[in-house]
This record gives sequence, C-alpha cells and structure tokens, in this order.
Amino acid sequence: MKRRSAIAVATGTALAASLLTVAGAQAGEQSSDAAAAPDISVENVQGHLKELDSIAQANGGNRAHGEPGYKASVDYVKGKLDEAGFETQVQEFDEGGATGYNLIADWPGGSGDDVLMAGGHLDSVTEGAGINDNGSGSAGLLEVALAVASGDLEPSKHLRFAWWGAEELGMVGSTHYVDSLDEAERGKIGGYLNFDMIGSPNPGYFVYQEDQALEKVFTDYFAGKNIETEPAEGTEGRSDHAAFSDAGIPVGGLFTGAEGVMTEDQAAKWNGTAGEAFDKCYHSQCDGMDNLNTEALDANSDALAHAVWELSS
Ligand code: DPN
Ligand code: ZN
Repeated sequence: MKRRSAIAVATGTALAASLLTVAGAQAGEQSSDAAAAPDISVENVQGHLKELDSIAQANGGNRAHGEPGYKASVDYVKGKLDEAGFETQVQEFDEGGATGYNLIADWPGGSGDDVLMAGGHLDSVTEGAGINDNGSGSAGLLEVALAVASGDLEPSKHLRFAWWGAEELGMVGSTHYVDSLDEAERGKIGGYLNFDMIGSPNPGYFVYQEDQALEKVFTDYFAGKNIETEPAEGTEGRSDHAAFSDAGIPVGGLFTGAEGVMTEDQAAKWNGTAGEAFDKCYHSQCDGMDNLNTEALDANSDALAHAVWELSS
C-alpha cells in the first residue's frame, strides 16, 4: 500500500496527490485494527488447480514425491510467490533415495518472535493428479498468500506459508521441517494451520479440534455464513499438522473429508449424498479437475483467508 501510493503520488497532479495522501492515511488507520480478509476468488483458486492438473498431465499423470510433476508443482507455486514479493526457500530432504522439497514462503515484516504458519502438502499419490488431495489446499493457500501481497497486509505477527513434500509417504517433509528448527525457532511459532483436502466432491465441513482458540476462529466464521461444521474427529495424526502438534505448537485447520462415508444426518445438513464417500476418488486416478465441489472450495478458501487475517493481526 505504501509503495503503491508513493508511485501514484509521484505520477498524479498536486490535487490528486493530496487526495491520495488522505485516502492512504485513512486506509492505514483501518488496517491497524484488523481489517477484514478479502473475499478469495474461487476462479483464481481453480486457475491454480488447472495449472497443477496440466503439470500432472505433462509428467506422467501425477505430482508424487520423486516424480518430475512434484518439482514442477514447486516451481509453479514458487514463481507466483516470488513475483508477489514473498521471500521463498526450497528446503531439500531425502526420502527413499529421491530428493524431496518443502517450499517455505515468508511475508516480509511482522514480529519475527511471533510467527503464524499456514500450510498443506503439495505432493500427490502416484495414482493420479491429486487435485482434491491436495491441489485444493495448495491452491487455496497460494491464492490467500497472493491476496496478502496484493492487499499489502501489514500483520503484527510474522506470516509464513508452507507447501510440504512427501506427505503421502508419512508426512516426511513437514516432519523434516519441524526437526530442522532449533528450539528457539520452534518456540516462535505460535500456531500452525493445515489445509489438506478442502474441495471434496461430497463435502463435509470439518474443523480441526486440537486447539480450542484456533477451532473457534473457523467455527465462528462458518456460523456467520450459516454453514454447519463438525469437529474433524480422527484426523489428528493424519496430515502435516501432526509434526507441529507433536512439537507442542497449537494447530488448527480444515478438511472436507476423504474415504469416510457421509451419514444421513450429514447429508441433510450439508445437502450431500448419504452412503457415499466424501471423496470417492481419494488416492485414485480420478482425483482430477472433476473431483471438486466448487462451493466447498470457495467457502474453505474464504475461511482460510479469514483465519490468516484474524490470527496475524
Ligand atoms: N492426509 C490426507 C492424505 O493426504 O491422504 C488425508 C487426510 C487429510 C486425513 C486431512 C485427515 C485430515
Ligand atoms: Zn492423500
């Protein structure tokens, strides 16, 4: 915001310049008391998913650890973040004789002693392109990160986004990252939010329940949108948040369901199909662009942005 208005002032007339200065000062005042998160464009999220799908198609049909589609996915996300002004790092690790990669993106500014992290896994299984699992979380995180940049967010906390490698082989990348931090660095991370499968075709609205305060940020958000939620029971050890919670870091996150089958009650509240899996293409070849529910992807991406804005302010 500061950078952009400086350019506008330099190129405008004296009158326009003074008006812009007033507008800039007002916007600055508003942003200091927790501005609301922007509405995240689901079309943009779908655009990132199309790119990830094309990457899989061009690389043997998947984006799995050790396969060329994984590194190409990292390059795509990193390119967008670098262009937007993030400080990115690719952390390498070895798994099963192949190099794995975590992509870490820091938004400059905020208190380095108080870090909010949000992440999800970027790898797929070898069976398919991994569009819901976990292109959805990866694309939602990317679009929210780009919104942080285009909104020139100046959070009081330091914001860090992460895309993990080799989750599908046992949360290898996220575990490697947490292990690579010394105690002081680990201690600075006040919370980690995980997004793994947020666009399931027969969606449930599940909120991680490990930490009450983080859970409430999401449940309040959905309540305000008249979307009923359920605690994400049984997901505790099943994705990249596990490494963080094992290290004593508070975790939260969202999930729209995997191989589990939707009950009658759930179908009634979420207008879904009872007796069918939340994601019938889970870990299958058919986890492609058709394997998404746009409404769930949209609502969860907006909830992700809301949590990032609220928790980092
Ligand atoms: N860990 C997920 C997968 O990548 O297969 C499934 C999952 C995601 C399970 C989130 C629980 C919560
Ligand atoms: Zn998976």
